Amino acid sequence: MTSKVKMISVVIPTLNEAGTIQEAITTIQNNLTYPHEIIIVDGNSTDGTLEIVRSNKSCRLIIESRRGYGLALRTGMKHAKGNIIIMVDADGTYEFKHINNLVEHMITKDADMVLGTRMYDPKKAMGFFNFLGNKVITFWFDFFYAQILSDSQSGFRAISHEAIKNVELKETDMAFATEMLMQFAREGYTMLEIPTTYKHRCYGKTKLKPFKSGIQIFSTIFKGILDAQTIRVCQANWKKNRFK
Ligand SMILES: Nc1nc2c(ncn2[C@@H]2O[C@H](COP(=O)(O)OP(=O)(O)OP(=O)(O)O)[C@@H](O)[C@H]2O)c(=O)[nH]1
Ligand SMILES: [Mg+2]
Repeated sequence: MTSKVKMISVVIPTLNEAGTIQEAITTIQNNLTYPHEIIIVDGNSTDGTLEIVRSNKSCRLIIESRRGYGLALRTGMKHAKGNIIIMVDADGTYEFKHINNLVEHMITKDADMVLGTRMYDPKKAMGFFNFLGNKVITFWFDFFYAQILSDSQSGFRAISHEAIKNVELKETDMAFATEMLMQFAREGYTMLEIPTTYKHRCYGKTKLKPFKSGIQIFSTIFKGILDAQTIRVCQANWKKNRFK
């Protein structure tokens, strides 16, 4: 449980996000009131992202040449010095202004992870098929891993660094986000959500390949439950956390 903030490490993976990265950095710096560091993990962008990040002296830049959203985040997290890690996309789709809310909720509820859920977004900015896919994945995740999350695919999360160090994360691409939830559920870590708004991507191309990612995510979920212990352990954790 994370009851105090010593430092926050904001980890942002970037792959050709020159149109939004500066605003991301500035908004985070202006809104995050806790001591923090911003770590950008770039996959050798060719659109000027690197130059923008380098011109921000307060950011740490790490180059991760290997492809994959999960790999980029794992690399960034390995370099993080804070006791809380926040992960967020660089593409301006998440509401960076809500960054403090994630941390405050984590502290007041003594949670190990707080996710920003986009499911109550009044503007309904998430595309229909992404919304549907997310709903189906989240339903099965909640069902097997005894959780009540509404947005398992949210990439806007505050996470206890100690908890992250305690779980083994192997996924290299989009399934990484689900694998993290599965491991946390198994360890009995508390995961909560707060509503956040969502925006359309206004620059560059999405790196999400919905069909490929959907298959990877489902196989990650089902591989996890092949271990007969998983469901039993997750149910026991659920009861323990619920009546605490
Ligand atoms: N370093 C690195 N960053 C990546 C890679 N793939 C994706 N990213 C970054 O990870 C974040 C998430 O990727 P997105 O393309 O936004 O995926 P998404 O959020 O599922 O899809 P959108 O609907 O387009 O937002 C973005 O900031 C990307 O720039 C990669 O291979 N390497
Ligand atoms: Mg995104």
